[in-house]
Amino acid sequence: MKLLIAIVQDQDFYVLNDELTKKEFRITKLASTGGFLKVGNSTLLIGVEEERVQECLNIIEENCKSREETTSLLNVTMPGDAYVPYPMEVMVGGATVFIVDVVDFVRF
Ligand code: 2BA
Ligand code: 2BA
Repeated sequence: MKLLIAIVQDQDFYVLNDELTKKEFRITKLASTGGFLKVGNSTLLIGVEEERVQECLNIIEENCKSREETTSLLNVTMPGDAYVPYPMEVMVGGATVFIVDVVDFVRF
């Protein structure tokens, strides 16, 4: 078994969740925040049998879009925040996915 940790944009979560659920993948969604843009994104934990990892990745790729976003000027004025001197365009990827080996998986 593998654990996919997939960070996706909130806009893509609902469609992605429906598509994965239809195909009988099991998902846990965590609300997360990107360290750079400091806006919400969604982190999905998806425990998948090894032979279905590629199928799962294909569904993620099909349903998550790259988008250009602008860093906020608010970042500059907040003490302790990362120093971003002017707004800049960044391309936020469709999804960032970590694939981790699962040592054990139990359900009670
Ligand atoms: P359980 O399988 O006991 O799962 C309870 C919760 O544990 C799930 O909540 C999910 O948050 C997490 N979970 C379980 N297996 C997981 C895995 N392989 N990877 C990541 N997280 C996992 P829900 O998603 O709200 O599901 C509630 C119950 O609905 C599930 O109970 C299961 O009986 C059923 N279910 C979930 N997904 C399904 C699907 N795609 N098709 C049919 N039934 C599903
Ligand atoms: P954020 O940290 O809000 O980053 C949003 C986008 O800003 C990134 O898109 C990237 O294009 C850019 N970016 C991030 N950090 C940067 C930096 N230090 N310098 C210059 N540009 C930077 P993605 O790479 O597609 O990442 C989207 C989200 O996925 C990230 O949101 C973060 O929450 C997560 N992520 C990406 N790579 C990660 C990693 N290696 N570890 C943990 N989380 C990661």
